[in-house]
Amino acid sequence: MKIAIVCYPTFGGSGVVATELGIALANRGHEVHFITYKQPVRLALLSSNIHFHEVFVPEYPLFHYQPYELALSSKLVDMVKLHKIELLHVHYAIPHAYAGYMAKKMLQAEGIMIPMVTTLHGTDITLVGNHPFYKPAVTFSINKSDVVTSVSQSLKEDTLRLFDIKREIDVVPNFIDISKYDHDFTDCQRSLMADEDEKIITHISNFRPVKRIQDVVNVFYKIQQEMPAKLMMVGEGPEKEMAEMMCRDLNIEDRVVFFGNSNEIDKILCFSDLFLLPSETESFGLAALEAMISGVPVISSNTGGIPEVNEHGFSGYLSNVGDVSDMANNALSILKDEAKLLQFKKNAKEQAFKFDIHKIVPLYEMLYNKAFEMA
Ligand code: GMT
Repeated sequence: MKIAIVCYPTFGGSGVVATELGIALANRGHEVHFITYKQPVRLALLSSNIHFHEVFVPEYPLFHYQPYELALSSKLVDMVKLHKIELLHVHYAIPHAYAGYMAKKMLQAEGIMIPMVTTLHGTDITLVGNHPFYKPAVTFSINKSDVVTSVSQSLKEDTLRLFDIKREIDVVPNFIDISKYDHDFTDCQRSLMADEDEKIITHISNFRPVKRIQDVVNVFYKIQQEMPAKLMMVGEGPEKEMAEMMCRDLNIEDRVVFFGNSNEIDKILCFSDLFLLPSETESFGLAALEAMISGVPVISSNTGGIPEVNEHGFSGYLSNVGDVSDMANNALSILKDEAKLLQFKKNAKEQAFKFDIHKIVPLYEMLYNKAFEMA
């Protein structure tokens, strides 16, 4: 099948899922065309069946805002015709589903029928899309998609609660390529980061307010009061500076490493003992899954789709949003007991196996076939 994938090419989870999906589809013999404004960060190699087409938005002084949707829908039309693309898979409702629908209608006017699959990832529904400024366009684009998927049951329920949806929504969870995380705990140069008696706690995100970065620092503060520990903060975003200042004020700056965005997530996770994800809301929590497949138990909030990923008392622990004390106590209960830590590390990996790429990608292929019937 010839598939166009539209996504955000940045470090966010939706872009990562879209990119990994495209690569997996190409490995399964499909021809995949990524259409976006920049080459996706996790797309290292282009090949005979993985292509990238850049959407260019020319600057024009008349436009106060440069019309990306317009450029994207025109690019989609051109690429579909040029490469005989058979299906559009758009990730994130705004503005991708909207632009995809316009492209579909323009193609239809030329006698070309193409189905569109829309995958909802979370903030397009729970934070941004629900805003009155966007809601009519998001509702319309979802209802006009031939197949709609959401990355968790919780996100499906949120979508049905917040929007007037006439379409069935199929849940297809985030997934993980197990083979990429097949490391031995002895090979990750842990000693460069911490002393032997120190435990390593890690947080990875885009440092947006929804991630509750203050809670990450406060949980770590409580942990390091009880035992030697280091905190690895990976990612860039609006709350990073505040977190750095907080660490200075709390006098723990020598125990916290800020990495910025990193392409070596697997290496960092390889030497981590615990992962913190105290988000306000999280449709799935791909970062937690990436931690778990590296054998890192997760201390998280119990919001959104996280309970579908992190099993309380097995792969980690869940607490109410903002309950920093409970999170710290749960963390300490694992970190202070070597046998329990080892067991939770094993469990985390076992739990992550449920989201093996080889189980999930065929679900998308099935839904592509359904989209052809619907279109
Ligand atoms: O929050 C992020 O890290 C980025 C965000 C995005 O829009 O790319 O991630 C969302 O999609 C991911 C992939 O489906 C999910 O795993 C994340 O849970 C989700 N983020 C939120 O719901 C806050």
